[in-house]
Amino acid sequence: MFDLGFTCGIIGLPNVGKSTIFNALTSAKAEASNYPFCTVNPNLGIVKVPDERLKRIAGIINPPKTTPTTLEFLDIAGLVKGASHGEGLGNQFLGHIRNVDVIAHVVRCFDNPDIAHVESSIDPKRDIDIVNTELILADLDTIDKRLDKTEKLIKTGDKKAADTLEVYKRTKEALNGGQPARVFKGPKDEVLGELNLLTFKPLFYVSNVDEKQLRCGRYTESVKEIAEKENTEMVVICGDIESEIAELDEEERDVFLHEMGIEQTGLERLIKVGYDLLNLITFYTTVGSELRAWTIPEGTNARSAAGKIHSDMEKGFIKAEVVAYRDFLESGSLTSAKEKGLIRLEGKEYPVKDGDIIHFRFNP
Ligand SMILES: Nc1nc2c(ncn2[C@@H]2O[C@H](COP(=O)(O)OP(=O)(O)OP(=O)(O)O)[C@@H](O)[C@H]2O)c(=O)[nH]1
Ligand SMILES: [Mg+2]
Repeated sequence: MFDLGFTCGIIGLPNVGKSTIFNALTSAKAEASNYPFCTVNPNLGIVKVPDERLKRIAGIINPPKTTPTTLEFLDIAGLVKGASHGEGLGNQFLGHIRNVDVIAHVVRCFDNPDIAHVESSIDPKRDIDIVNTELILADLDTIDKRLDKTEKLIKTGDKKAADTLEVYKRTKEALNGGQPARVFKGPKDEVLGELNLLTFKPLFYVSNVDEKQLRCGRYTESVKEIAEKENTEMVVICGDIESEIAELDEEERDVFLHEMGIEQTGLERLIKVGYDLLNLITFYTTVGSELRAWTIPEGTNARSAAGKIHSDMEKGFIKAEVVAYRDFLESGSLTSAKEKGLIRLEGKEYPVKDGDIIHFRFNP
């Protein structure tokens, strides 16, 4: 009946531009000022996910209303060394990260002697290490507590506990070696997923640059190296410019971007990368006057997908009429897709594919 939102948490050292980026993203007015810890209360904002396919479908069927899917952003207070042991806003900070689905790690890549840096110099690699180390330390705490519990379970003869213990031990070893739990993404997902470790969440880097760095990129290079090593993404953004762009109305913005020769704003890239890392898929519905995009985890079946829209549609599910995005595009209209036999009738177990355009038949 309602959309269960996914959240991207914005983290990083104090004064690196998190709130500036958050404000530009949401045009909400979180307080951005040259003062470490100005974001004491986390701020939540909802943004539209840029969607090329949605635009193209809309271009063909011209619906009166188009509704994109959304992603929530949480602006989290700056973290400092020792946060995992309660320094700064330590526990509060880590608690907020625990609730997000994906992490945008903002790294300061702009020189500006007027704006204080907690470590007194610009050094992206050092900054990233500080933040990641705190997350790893917090996870080690979690693992240690669980290890104790699991060892007790083994003594009571719990066979499954032995396997779990093995996974925990290996994860602990990796964390001790400075690696995030994320390196175990894959077969052990369930065991580790249940622990809700901070370093198990998908993370990408955001290099916050000034205009000088946009051209030369000495700082961003070192962030990029780290991102590549960790097999993740990096987005370069100029917080200051993005907040100016965010103030423009849509038409002015398009003209401005066109003149600058930019297709997509840094913010749009940031949202897209965050959304993509969640490993979700999008399907589309055209009901009445509204074309709408919906987000579901990969592998969701047609019946549950219908439930995303309304619980009655899930309960009374009969069939799903499905056309693949490509087929729709090539046909040029739903009518023509139907004539060509490209609209399939699928049952409740059909795993919805990314890009499917679906009409659900149900008993109201
Ligand atoms: N030159 C320059 N200054 C920036 C940029 N982004 C942010 N700033 C400035 O840096 C200062 C801190 O920005 P905030 O966005 O409040 O930083 P924050 O990371 O949210 O800080 P905390 O909430 O205290 O952890 C402000 O004075 C911003 O104007 C940028 O891209 N370039
Ligand atoms: Mg802030």
